Amino acid sequence: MNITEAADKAAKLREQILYHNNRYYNEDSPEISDYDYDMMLKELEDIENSFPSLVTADSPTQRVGGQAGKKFSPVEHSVPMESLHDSFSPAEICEFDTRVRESITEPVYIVEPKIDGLSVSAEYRNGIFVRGSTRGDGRIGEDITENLKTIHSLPMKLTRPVPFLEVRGEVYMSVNSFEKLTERQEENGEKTFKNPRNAAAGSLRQKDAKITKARNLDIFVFNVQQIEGETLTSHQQSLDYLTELGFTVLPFYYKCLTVDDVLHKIEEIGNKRGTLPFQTDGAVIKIDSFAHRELLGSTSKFPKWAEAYKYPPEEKETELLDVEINVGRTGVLTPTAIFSPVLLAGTTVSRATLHNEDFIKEKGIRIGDTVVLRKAGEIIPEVVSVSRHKENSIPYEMPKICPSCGSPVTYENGEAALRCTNTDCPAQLMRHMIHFVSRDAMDIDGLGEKILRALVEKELIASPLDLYRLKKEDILKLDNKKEKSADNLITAIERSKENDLYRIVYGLGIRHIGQQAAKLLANQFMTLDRIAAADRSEILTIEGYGEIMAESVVSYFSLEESKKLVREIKELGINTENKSAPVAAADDENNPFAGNTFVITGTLPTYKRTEAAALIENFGGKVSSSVSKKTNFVLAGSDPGSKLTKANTLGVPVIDEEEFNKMLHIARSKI
Ligand code: 0OX
Repeated sequence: MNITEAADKAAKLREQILYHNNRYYNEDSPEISDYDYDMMLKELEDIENSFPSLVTADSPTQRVGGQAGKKFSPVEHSVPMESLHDSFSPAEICEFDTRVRESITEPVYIVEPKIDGLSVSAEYRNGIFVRGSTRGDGRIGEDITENLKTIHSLPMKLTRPVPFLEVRGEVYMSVNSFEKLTERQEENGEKTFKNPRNAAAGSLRQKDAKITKARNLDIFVFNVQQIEGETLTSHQQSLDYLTELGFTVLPFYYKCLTVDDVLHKIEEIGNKRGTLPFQTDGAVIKIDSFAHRELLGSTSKFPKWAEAYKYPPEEKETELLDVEINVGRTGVLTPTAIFSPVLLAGTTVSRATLHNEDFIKEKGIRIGDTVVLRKAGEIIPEVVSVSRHKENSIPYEMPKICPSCGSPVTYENGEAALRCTNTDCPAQLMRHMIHFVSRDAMDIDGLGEKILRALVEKELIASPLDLYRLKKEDILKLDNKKEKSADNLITAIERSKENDLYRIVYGLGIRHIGQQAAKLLANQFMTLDRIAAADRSEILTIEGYGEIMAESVVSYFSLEESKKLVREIKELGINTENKSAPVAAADDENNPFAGNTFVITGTLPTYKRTEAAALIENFGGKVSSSVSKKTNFVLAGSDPGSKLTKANTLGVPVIDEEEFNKMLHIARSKI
């Protein structure tokens, strides 16, 4: 790889990592496995190691991971909550051991399971729990005292009144609690969590601690961060001491004197995975002696006295019985493998995506083959390879026509995805409508796939917006539809018109634009019209947006059909303005809008006065109609009139749209 190729690849990886970071940390809803995420990060790290000039200050490799959010008040950790460096192979563990032995002749290691949860700190004064916080970025976390109080396994009063103690532990959801929660959520038709770790994260960071309590979280404590009134000299001793004080420490650990023994114990913990009541994503190797830890010290990101070993995902063989083709919202034909059911990492697996034709060809997949399956990070099953071809089997070929409408299928400009060419394909339309009404988009209650199908079959609707043209009589034409439920449906559709802007933006189904990306667009541009008119460079100023996403938004809104759609949306009375105020910025003293009064005068180059006013108010400013000594800024466009004269007389600062945009940029960066 030359430097240009490396720069290209690094930029792509950074964009992907940012996207997946957001799914993981902010939405608690990852799309890829932790292992695949780690591999992506490692690939970026390798590139940056080979080409150090490509390292950027904001590269995800430079962050300790995690980020303090805005929901809770910040807590500065007086002892940093460091993260662990990850190893993925025995060779890397041997390298760690070699590095250790350069400073310490006879190290004693402790190998313990790595709990897949969230690292937290708990502080005690005179033996009483006083404060709890998340790790955040390791320096600043969030105050989750009330939430930690709901965890039964965390003592609120220690067996001894230690003057001051700060411990670190991992909050997790047991496999059992996770299964019960999923069952409850499914029964109530709620969104379920992908795995226990996400469930724990989503439950812990709840403003309403009652929700946390109902989720039944647990904690294993594994470290003394600070202590007064006691001197501890080793990890083993501190675990014993913590147990005496009433904490639940890690359920087991091993003491090792050689790297061979370390590797052996890592394997032993790995073999236990799947049988333990909690999820582990690896093992942690630590130096036992605190004096030795001190000697080894830390890098800017990790302690040099500890290392994580991440297990590769579990693999199983099974038979490929069939390949099913699904036509998606954007017309993509996705092949799905149907297997002979097999138990893998805790659940029975019978289907997995085969992505596209390239994937099938690369792996040489044929119906009847024995394939190796893996459930990376215990989430999504995937085909790793073919271990045996069935006798006389022939390579699987993708269909030449759409299985839904019979239209020809093609590959668009170099894409791996095969698409149906018919924009009116019923399968696409159906997927699009399901997406439009879904909980993350327009969230129309009572409109499931079944009713949508019935409405389409009876030719009552042919597009998502047709839903807003439905009358009660239309719904009564459906089998089994009673007055009351027809009324409810009409009310739910009508109510969705008041949804916040991001919902319709996400509902449009623009390629690469998920719910979070739609929220970013809504917060940046405030109205659907402004989003539709935004150019590439404006969109690229949004943190988290890269070329692919920006390009996708611009090309979507450049289409005549999209322009028509935007017009129709407004004609139908669907809200096209951003309602949610980015509250965090309003009380930030560095936010140029917070507490300031603005007067807007004249014609601004691109904003309507009402739009500029909405932006000011959104960021915590006030808008007044007349200039006085109390006015902090006058935002002036062309033909400003007497207000400008008055501002000049009173010495009130006058800004133009360009300066206003700069202020917006600062305010947004404070959110
Ligand atoms: C775990 C776990 C996490 C202490 C200093 C660096 C990392 N998830 O189970 N972290 C640590 O150690 C910290 N140990 C663990 N067992």
